[in-house]
Amino acid sequence: MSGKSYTFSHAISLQPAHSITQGLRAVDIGMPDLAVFKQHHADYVAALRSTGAHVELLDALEDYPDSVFVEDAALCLPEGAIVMRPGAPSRLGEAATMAPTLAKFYDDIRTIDAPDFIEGGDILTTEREILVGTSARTTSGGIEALRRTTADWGYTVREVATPEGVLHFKTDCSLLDEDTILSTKRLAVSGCFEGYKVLNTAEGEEACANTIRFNELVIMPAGFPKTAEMLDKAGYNVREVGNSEAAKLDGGMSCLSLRFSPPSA
Ligand code: CIR
Repeated sequence: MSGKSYTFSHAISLQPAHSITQGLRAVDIGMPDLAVFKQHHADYVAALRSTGAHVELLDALEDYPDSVFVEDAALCLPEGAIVMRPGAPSRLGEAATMAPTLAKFYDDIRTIDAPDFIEGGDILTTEREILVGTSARTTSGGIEALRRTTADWGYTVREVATPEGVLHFKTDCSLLDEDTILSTKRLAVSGCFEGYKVLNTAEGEEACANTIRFNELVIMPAGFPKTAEMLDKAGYNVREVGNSEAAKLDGGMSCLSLRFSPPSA
């Protein structure tokens, strides 16, 4: 297996806090149940670990209800890590808390500074480029700041658009391998994946587009049988994990971890 964009020796996850009941959500579809969330989270971490990766599991941060969605706070690349600047005011302070953990793995830690905003959920790193969707959380200025920040590491950053009303760019897509993207139709029709092979989520199963390729596994939320079967038939090793509670807060598989291979690994 090759593919630096989906082969990882490490991940960081953060336990759900009691305060998840105050987590942000676009539509109220019920209160997340902490006990169920914790079980799903444990299953998710076990799936990551089953590939042989080291998962650094951080304690819950009660002051930040959405901190379990750790992906939004940083971007980890093989060359270094970048602390994001979340566009959600309640999550702004959350990113800085990640710096000491990142320092365990990286010497080169950079930051996105005011006045720009960018959240990890809007960033899809593929084998050839970094795609970033503008959204209610990520501004063109934030994307430009990421471009400047990663230029000396040799990255191409491409600005694309998150569909209207969709939280993050990756709410609607995931990387499956070097050339293949799983995407909702509403995002794929924008043409942003030209040059890639695109597999669409099944009709009515758009909520499983936020899936992750992690080493040999494609980890997807449970309950989307048509898309799971399509991926299985396409040759992917699918692992389903419960996501009902995170979904109440607009969270999915990518949000729950930072995935990376630090320079020293
Ligand atoms: C939020 O609105 O920020 C959280 N409730 C959900 C964040 C999901 N994160 C992600 O898609 N990367």
